[in-house]
Amino acid sequence: MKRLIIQLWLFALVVITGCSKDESPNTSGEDPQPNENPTISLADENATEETRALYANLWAIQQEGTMFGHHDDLLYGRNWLAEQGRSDIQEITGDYPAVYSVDLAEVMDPESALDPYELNEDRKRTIIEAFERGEVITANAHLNNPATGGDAWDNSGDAVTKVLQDGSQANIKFKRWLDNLANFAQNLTDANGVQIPLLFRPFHEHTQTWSWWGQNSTTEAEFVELWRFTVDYLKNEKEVHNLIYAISPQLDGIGSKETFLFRWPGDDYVDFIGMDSYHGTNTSAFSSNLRNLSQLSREKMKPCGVTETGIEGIRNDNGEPYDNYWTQEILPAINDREISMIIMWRNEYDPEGIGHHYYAPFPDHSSVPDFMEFYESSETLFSSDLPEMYKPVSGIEVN
Ligand code: BMA
Repeated sequence: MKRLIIQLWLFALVVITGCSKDESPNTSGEDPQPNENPTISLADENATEETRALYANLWAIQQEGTMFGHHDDLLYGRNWLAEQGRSDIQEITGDYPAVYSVDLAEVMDPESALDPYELNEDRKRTIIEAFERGEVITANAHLNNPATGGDAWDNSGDAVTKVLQDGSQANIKFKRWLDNLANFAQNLTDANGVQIPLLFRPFHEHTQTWSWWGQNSTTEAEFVELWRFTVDYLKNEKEVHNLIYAISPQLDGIGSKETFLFRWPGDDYVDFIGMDSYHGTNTSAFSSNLRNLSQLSREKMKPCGVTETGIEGIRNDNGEPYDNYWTQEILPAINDREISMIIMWRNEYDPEGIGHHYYAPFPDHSSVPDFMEFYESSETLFSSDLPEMYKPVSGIEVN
């Protein structure tokens, strides 16, 4: 919001001093300025009206601030599991996150058991709830290895090579998973029958080696083909038109703008440039990467965001609680940057408090006072701060 106010002041100044647009130094072939009327393009030329509107809003909101998101926020929290309306963030602030992140691996492959609980019905319910409150939904997928039957972290068996062999067992299995996703997305509707748009983030952290789609398990050409095959199959064969496609390389240490383009599937196949960042307390790397990310976003005219981040247990390097993490580590890095969202990783359901697998605060956590300051900052956007994300933005055309 702060930036919008500054822009309005600058605009008022221009009007008062009688400087016409033609005299403005920004119209002489420099980078397009944020307040010019841009045209942005989706990979899916037949995307639904609400999907296009969401895309325009993801672009526009970068000027306003950064939406706060939390993975699995509406599905479970530190002390509760699948209870309608609950959210660790809401129980602290009275407001829900602006972005709800979910994992659709079990929807795509119901035989895989990532969770110890059956949560697919609750995934659907919570996505609808989030949409009805006007929040943004993003989905990644820790899909099992389609060649070996191992989990997403099983990077053996040349899975991508096999998926790309038309008619192979892995190919048939992978297409079945995409069919399940298509069926889920097409039937994901609100009370008025409107299909809910999803920011789909497949094959995340492909810069890393842990997954079967990771950098040691595929070639660049194979990764690009896998990505394109997935997009083409969903939009052309299955006629799914409520997906926005997000790529999300992982950058923990300092990178360059080019790092984001690692195994880039092509401008026509990527809508949103994400970044997963487990940089711990390396704030300067985080901050520098965000500067590069927002510059790349402007160059490519594609919205961007931090699709996963956080420190497990919100602790310092010495293991002590890091209670001002929110205002010290996160806020300065997003301040005045054009980054649409920042998503914290999940708070594992752990009612006995045995482990530390949580990345966002929950009631009575020692970082709550600092988180409230972060919440109240004009830079951060939560559910109640959002404009109508599924209504077109005047002046922004989506192709
Ligand atoms: C990891 C951990 C795991 C989880 C997986 C997929 O980072 O949170 O516990 O199973 O992501 O959500």
